[in-house]
Amino acid sequence: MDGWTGQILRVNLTDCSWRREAFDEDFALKWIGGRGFALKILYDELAPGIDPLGPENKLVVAVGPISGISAPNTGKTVVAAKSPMTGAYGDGNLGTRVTEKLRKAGFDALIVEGRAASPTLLYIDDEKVEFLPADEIWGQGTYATNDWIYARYGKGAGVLNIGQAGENLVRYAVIRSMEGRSGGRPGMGAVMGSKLLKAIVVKGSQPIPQAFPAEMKAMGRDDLRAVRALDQASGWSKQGTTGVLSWCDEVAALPVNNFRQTHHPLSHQVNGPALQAATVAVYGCPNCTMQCGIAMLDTERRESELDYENMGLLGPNLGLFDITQVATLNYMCDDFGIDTMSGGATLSFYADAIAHGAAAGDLRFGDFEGFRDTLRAIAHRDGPVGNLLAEGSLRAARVFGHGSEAYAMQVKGLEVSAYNCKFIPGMALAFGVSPIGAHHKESWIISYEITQTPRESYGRDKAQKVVDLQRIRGGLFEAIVSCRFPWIEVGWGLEAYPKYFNAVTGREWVLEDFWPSADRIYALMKLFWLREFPDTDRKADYPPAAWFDPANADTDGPIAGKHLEYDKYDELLGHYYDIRGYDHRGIPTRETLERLGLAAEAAAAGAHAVIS
Ligand code: PTT
Ligand code: SF4
Repeated sequence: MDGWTGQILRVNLTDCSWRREAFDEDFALKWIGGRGFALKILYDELAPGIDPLGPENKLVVAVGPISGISAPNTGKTVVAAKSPMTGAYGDGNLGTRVTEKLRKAGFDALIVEGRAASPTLLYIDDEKVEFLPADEIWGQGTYATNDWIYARYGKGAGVLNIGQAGENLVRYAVIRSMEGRSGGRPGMGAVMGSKLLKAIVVKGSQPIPQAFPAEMKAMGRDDLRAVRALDQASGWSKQGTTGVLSWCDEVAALPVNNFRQTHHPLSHQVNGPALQAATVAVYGCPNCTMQCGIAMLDTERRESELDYENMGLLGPNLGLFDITQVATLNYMCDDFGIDTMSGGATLSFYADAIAHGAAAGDLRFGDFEGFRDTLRAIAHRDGPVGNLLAEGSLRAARVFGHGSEAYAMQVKGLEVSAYNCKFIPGMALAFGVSPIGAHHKESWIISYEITQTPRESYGRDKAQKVVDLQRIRGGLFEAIVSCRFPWIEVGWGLEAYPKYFNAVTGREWVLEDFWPSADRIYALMKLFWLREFPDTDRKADYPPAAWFDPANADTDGPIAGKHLEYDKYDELLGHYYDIRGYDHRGIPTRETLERLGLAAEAAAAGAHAVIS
């Protein structure tokens, strides 16, 4: 089947067995790959209510039809499981050599089941699958683990690994790869740790099946050059994602002190130009000509690779404005394998809870040593504080009480990315309806909203834009599995992607042909949620209460006195449901499910999950 290997590798860590499974063209065209494959597999195979950190959960590593081929930024892979943060479907996307190697080993997806008896390294090399002891690296950080693996298997091997946070089941532990790639914010690293799976190493040597390989190679080579030229003309990768920090500060969208403020006079010390000036190395994903992994030295002179989210949530949001200190917390997150975003937002929540008398302790915003020590405690689940904060801000808030849940900056249990939406209704909606919890990856409407619409509007056009962006970002890029940055950051046209898809699959699709599968993916993520939480209602799609609170409004700057309004937000949410064909609770209607070819999945939602 051109475009797909047509094979899935299923391994079971409990009995060290493995087998190849074939999938057919119908499955491929309906679910495309990556997130589509992972979601469908997990929905079909996980019984509702299973413990995300129990052996019944499954980890899926999935690539898409254009992953790993010679074309711009195709070195990405989706990692997915039932999320320990949200309790529903969760995934992440990271750059890794696993992308190409898995396909060259003959697979489009890997399903990891069960739980190993002792720390294990899963080794895949074409026809060979081995379950090897990993005791020597258990307890090590991700950098040492990576070095150990490279020393044995060579730098060209595809590697996914976890640090101490994953081993210790920190709910927001990520999976790591290469020098600085991280993915799986909703706790995919903890799922790996729960299986005693320290690392996955993949090698492969077969060709990736393509309908027109010569044409694809020529087109890919030209396009890689063209994307490099676009990047060089714009200068984007000199600061990468961190370039957006100054803009967020200017438009009052920066999280400062647990999202209490939206801008800060010292933010220029921790922004894109500050990182550019301190750059010591640049890293990136395979097949990328606009590499954006910009590294600087931290307080201990270790290389630390900063992105905007890391900088915002470990910097201003903790009241820290010394970039080397931010780099240190970032290095620690990378080495422990902690999500910088949930890690930063959980630390800021704790400092805020102390400031508001909800929690005991002496951690204050701006206290670098305090945050550093608390982060270390989280990674090891040391002491009651480390152990509780390893659960994330929502679960901690439920223990602290005293109304602290209102300023736990999360949706569905996953912490908000570094965009402070006190007065940005469309972006607040994007966070609210993100099916994996608050993540900007699904729909980054903020720049369109602030530059091209009245900020105060709650118009239907914003809900439509959220849907449009979800289709492109969460539906297209997560399924064909390719980095979205050429499109969003340097203006590479979306029409290139059907061209690549057609060259590898031999089809004649246009962009619009991807939207049914994109909508199907979003509808099934909702069904996954409904099956886990049958009494769900629209409140599950609300952003944090703090953004609606007049007492929390800015006292100065461009949005002084402004805040979100409940009734208007609810109306905006209604537009979103209406556009998507969901009912008043935000559940796809039976008609929508049938239109998307999800009748069987609707039936599998169970009798208790009412579909209107
Ligand atoms: C992603 C999330 C992000 S999104 C960032 S910064 W960003 C944080 N990075 C972390 C990190 O680093 N270390 C760490 N310990 N935790 C981290 N948590 C945070 O994780 C990443 C880039 C970025 S940088 C973004 S936006 C884009 N994301 C893409 C995506 O989601 N899909 C896609 N098709 N293309 C994308 N391209 C860009 O990739 P999660 P990476 Mg990441 C150090 O996975 O779970 O989605 O969380 O993968 O290879 O590092 O590239 O301003
Ligand atoms: Fe990776 Fe950045 Fe290149 Fe995207 S632009 S492929 S995230 S290095």
